[in-house]
Amino acid sequence: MTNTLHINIAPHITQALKENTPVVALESTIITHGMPYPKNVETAREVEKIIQDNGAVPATIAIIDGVIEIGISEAGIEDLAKRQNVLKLSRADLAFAISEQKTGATTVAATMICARLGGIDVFATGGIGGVHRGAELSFDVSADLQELAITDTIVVCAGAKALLDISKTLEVLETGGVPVMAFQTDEFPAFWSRSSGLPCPLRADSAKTIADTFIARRKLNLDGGLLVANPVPAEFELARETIEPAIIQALQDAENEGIRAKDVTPYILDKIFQITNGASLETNIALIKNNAALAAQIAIELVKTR
Ligand code: PSU
Ligand code: MN
Repeated sequence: MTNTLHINIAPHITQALKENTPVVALESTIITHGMPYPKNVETAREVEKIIQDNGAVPATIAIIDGVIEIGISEAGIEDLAKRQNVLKLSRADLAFAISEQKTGATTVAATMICARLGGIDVFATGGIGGVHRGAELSFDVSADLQELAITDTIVVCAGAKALLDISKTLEVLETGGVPVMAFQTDEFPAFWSRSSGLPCPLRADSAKTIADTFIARRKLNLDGGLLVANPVPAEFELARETIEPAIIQALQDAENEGIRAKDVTPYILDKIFQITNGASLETNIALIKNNAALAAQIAIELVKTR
């Protein structure tokens, strides 16, 4: 182990950052643990294309054989998706994965850390991790929430997954001092559905408002990121009444099978996929694409301020 950090930024990303071209980071856990093959690879490719079409450069992030890779190639994504035993890496696991030359996908928390190291300000995902239902007993609170409180990256998501306790998730974000901005709505969205029934603390009607808020926050010298909650387009949403029975069933199955810790979210996403006959995946794909487009627009507004 040397003293240098094992980080490899793809040359075209380095060049884009140097030339003040907008760049959008993308996570990899959604590929390896969030969607089945081959839809995961197909989606990753389409998401990158949407970012390009919107005028920004996509940079998918993962740890490959102990190296932080920023801007993985299409072949690299395909390879990652096909590999066996890819780890799910959050803040707690990054150092070990690097020192032991492991291969792992980065969660929202880990992607924020790596994007920051690479100098990328904007990051698009599907839904952030949050406070799980029953957390008062399980203490299951995603590390994504505390990361948002300490690492300054804009994270564009479709809200928190409805399988979580969204009300508690918003409380933890507030405690962490994280600005939570709903895009063109007053409500905090619930991933598969546009509505959670809960108001969002802040509202942004343009990408510029989001970029300006992020810049103002930096000027204030405040630590932490900014969470953008972008509701899934109406034509792709699953109504709360439709998804809720699937969630309840999936949570019950997880309980019966003793699923714990890191395995909970991937397990439940897969169960919901099965129970809804794949409908949940179609919505998941639509919302991540929608987030990618908005993230690109925010990245464009950000570079204008430099
Ligand atoms: N959003 C998706 N699918 C996913 C995830 C998010 O649409 O698979 C992943 C993200 O990487 C997020 C992680 O950080 O789930 C949260 O895991 P946990 O609940 O174990 O913190
Ligand atoms: Mn957890």
